[in-house]
Amino acid sequence: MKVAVVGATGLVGTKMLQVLAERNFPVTELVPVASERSVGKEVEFKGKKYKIVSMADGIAAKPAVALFSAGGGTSTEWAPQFAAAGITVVDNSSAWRMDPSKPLIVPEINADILTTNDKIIANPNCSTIQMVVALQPLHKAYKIKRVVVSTYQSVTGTGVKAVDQLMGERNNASEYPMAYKYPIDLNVIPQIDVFTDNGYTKEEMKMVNETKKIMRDDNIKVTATTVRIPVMGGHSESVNVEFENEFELAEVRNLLESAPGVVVVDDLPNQQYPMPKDAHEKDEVFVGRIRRDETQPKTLNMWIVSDNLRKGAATNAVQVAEYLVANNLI
Ligand code: 2RA
Repeated sequence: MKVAVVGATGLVGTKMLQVLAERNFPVTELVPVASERSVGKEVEFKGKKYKIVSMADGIAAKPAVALFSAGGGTSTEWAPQFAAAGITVVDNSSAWRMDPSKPLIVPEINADILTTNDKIIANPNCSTIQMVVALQPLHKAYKIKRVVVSTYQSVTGTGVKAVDQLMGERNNASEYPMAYKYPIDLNVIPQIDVFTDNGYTKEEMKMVNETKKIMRDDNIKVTATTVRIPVMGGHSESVNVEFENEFELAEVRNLLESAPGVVVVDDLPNQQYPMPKDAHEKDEVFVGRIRRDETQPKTLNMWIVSDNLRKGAATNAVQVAEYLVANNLI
C-alpha cells in the first residue's frame, strides 16, 4: 500500500515513520510530504531513502492513505484536496476534530463508527487520547458524571522549537529559540495554546469537548487545567472522576488491567507508579496512584501517563490506519 506522511520532518511526522516501520504497516511505497523548504531532502524508512515531495506531488502520487501532521492551516487547506483525490486522510491537527461530519477516533473506543465514506478522519489531541483510553472501561462500568483533570505536559507536544528551548536553557547555550513566552527549564507554565473567551485555553477546551465526542456522551462534564513542564518523555495527568454508580477499588484495578492499551503501574510498597521517563517510547497508557477520593462518594483519583508523540499522536494515527486496512475501509 502506498502511504503518505504529510509533515514528515516534524517531531510527530518522524515518529509516524518510526511507528509505521515498527508495526510493519504494509507500506509498499512511502510518499514523504513536507513544506516547500524541505522538498528534495531525504528521509529514511526501513533502510531505504525517500525524497520529500510537495503537497501537489503527494496528491499526484495517489497514496491510499495520508497521515497528516503539518498543523491546522495546512490540514484545512490540503486535507480536502487529498480526500477529493480519493485518498483517506488521518489528520493529527485540530482542524477537523470538532467538525460533526468528521469522525474523531481512538481505536480502542470508537473505531466501529468508521465507514468507507470517511475520507478525513481526525486524530484527537494527545492529552485527551491518554485520558479517554483509561476512562472508557470505567465509564462503561460506572457511568462518569464529572472529570477534573490537571495535566503536566512534555515540551515535545509543542514541537522541535520547544525541545531546543529547553535544552538551550539547560545547557546555557548562547543562542536558542523561544517557543514559549517564558523560560521552561526550572519552571512550570500554566498555559497551553491560546486563551479563549471563558478564561480556559484551547488545550483545556479540547479536553472538554473531544472527550464527549469520542466517548459519545455529551453528559460527561470535564474541567481541565493544562500545564507545560520541563519534561520530554510524555504527558502526565492527575484525574479525579466522579461516577453515577458505586465502585470497588479492586474491580477498578481489574477493569483497567484488562482494558486494551492500558498498563497499570501501581505498587505503593515498592514506590512503583507511572512516570514520563518510563512511558517514553512506549505505545501504552500507564495508570497508577489509583485511590478513592475520600472527600465525596463514588469518586476516584488516578494518575495517567503516556508518550504524547506515540499514543498521543503517531501510534494512534497508525492504529486508525491499521483498523481501516483490517476492515477493508481503504
Ligand atoms: C501539546 N496538545 O502538548 C499539544 C500537542 N498536540 O501542546
